[in-house]
Amino acid sequence: MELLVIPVLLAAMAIALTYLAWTAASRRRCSQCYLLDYVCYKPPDDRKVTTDMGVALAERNKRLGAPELRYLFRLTSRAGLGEQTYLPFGPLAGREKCLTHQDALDEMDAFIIDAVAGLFANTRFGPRDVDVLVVNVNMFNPEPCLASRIGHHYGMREDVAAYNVSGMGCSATLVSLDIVQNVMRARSPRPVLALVLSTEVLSPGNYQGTDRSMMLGLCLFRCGGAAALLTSDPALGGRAKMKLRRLVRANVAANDDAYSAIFQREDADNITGFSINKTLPKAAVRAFAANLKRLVPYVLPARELLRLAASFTWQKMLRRQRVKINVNLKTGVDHFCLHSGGIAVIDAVKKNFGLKETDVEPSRMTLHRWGNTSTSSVWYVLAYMEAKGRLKRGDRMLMVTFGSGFKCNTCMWDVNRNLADKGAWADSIDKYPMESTANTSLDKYSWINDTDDDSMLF
Ligand SMILES: *[C@@H]1O[C@H](CO)[C@@H](O)[C@H](O)[C@H]1NC(C)=O
Ligand SMILES: *[C@@H]1O[C@H](CO)[C@@H](O)[C@H](O)[C@H]1NC(C)=O
Ligand SMILES: *[C@@H]1O[C@H](CO)[C@@H](O)[C@H](O)[C@H]1NC(C)=O
Ligand SMILES: *[C@@H]1O[C@H](CO)[C@@H](O)[C@H](O)[C@H]1NC(C)=O
Ligand SMILES: *[C@@H]1O[C@H](CO)[C@@H](O)[C@H](O)[C@H]1NC(C)=O
Ligand SMILES: CC(=O)N[C@H]1CO[C@H](CO)[C@@H](O)[C@@H]1O
Repeated sequence: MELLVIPVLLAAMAIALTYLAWTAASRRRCSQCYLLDYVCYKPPDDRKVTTDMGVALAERNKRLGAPELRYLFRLTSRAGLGEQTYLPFGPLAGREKCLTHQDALDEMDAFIIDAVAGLFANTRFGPRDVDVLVVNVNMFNPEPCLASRIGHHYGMREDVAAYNVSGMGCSATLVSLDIVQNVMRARSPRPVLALVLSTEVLSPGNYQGTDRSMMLGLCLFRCGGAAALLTSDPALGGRAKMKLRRLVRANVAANDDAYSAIFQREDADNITGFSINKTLPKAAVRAFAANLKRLVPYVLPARELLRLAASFTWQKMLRRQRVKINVNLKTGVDHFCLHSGGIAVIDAVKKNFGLKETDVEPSRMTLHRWGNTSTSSVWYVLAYMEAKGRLKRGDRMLMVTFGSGFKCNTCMWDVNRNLADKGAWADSIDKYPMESTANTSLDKYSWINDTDDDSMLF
């Protein structure tokens, strides 16, 4: 009997030692991704556009006949955008028909100079500390690439690993995070500092044609951008705002309707633009469901997973043709940071995933204040929640982005400390939330009883 005690003790000690060594190593591994800080770009006040200015801009387009104008006004008045979103200088100066390459570069530079410098100032890191740079801009790919333009402007190091992500739609900001996370894992145990820039350049994409499915963008797309600084250095973890727990990407491109929901093509007059199909909200729901299948096991508590498994088994036992599972996301998520693409998408997600109005409020208010700013929109939503002081240490926040493809990329963040920066919302946060983002004085633009395509997305 006593002979056995010694080997058992030795084995227990060996296990304990291995465990200690393993945890110490994983702490040193530097494979976690922390969000140090981020800045949402606030363009200058002279780029603000009101609904009336948008209407005047449409009226300048001589191709548009009375029915097209009516249609456009109607969309504009119902899009849920407020009176202070931003456009590039070109269209505001009346040059929308002849925007140049230089206009696009100027638009990009305004963002680079303002937001990126702001981020460096806030975090007390400099451009030469950056190891990885990911730039994502969908509609504009100059030569040399935008990553080089930024490296040049800030004099970054020669060994900076630069990536430009282009044409990957509104969900590209999380594609960029995926790249960052992979680089961090590959370089561990060396710590990595990564700068992610997400913005859109609208100057090249000002559609001037008459195809109704391509006009929607004019009512929704607005200027905005975000710069985020991430690190894998555990020593900086305490300073970080949030820690990335899980990132999941889903692309339902195999489905025809989802694939063609947003499509760049030429209209009947050979003018290029982005057509947006009525099937878009459905595509978003389909992609989100595909994403959740893989995300849920990592974010929901065991109790909820057991309930889901039981419900699944029960329906299988009853030999139901279509097994229907109602996931209660709220059991594992405190805050929803949803891409504010448009009212239709927000409503569809809310309805299909059992969210409350308060869950989608940050997204609606972001749409009202900033419009659809493409890839950067989730950062404005995040900034809204932060400005409202809702993000507390230990909270779990789910970021959900949608984009052409059709893609749904999500990531789960753990809030590291109580957050309360007002950021880009400083001058407007007190006006929100508003009861309704609809503006009844805009009814003057939707007076006509258009029956043909009233259903288009609103
Ligand atoms: C929208 O998508 C459907 C199905 O994919 C297609 O039949 C329809 O022509 C599309 N509409 C437009 C305006 O592109
Ligand atoms: C559009 O381009 C095609 C191919 O170049 C040409 O055949 C067609 O006539 C053009 N249509 C118009 C309206 O210019
Ligand atoms: C938001 O804008 C992006 C491009 O800037 C576009 O691809 C997307 O379809 C828009 N969302 C909606 C719902 O229209
Ligand atoms: C409603 O729209 C009008 C423009 O037609 C604007 O002057 C007014 O400020 C808007 N009201 C709100 C609350 O945004
Ligand atoms: C539009 O429809 C409403 C009722 O549906 C009607 O009262 C109104 O007169 C119509 N307006 C026009 C301009 O036809
Ligand atoms: C790696 C990568 O995607 N590089 C592209 C960056 O953008 C330029 C144009 O701006 C392309 O030519 C590169 O292929």
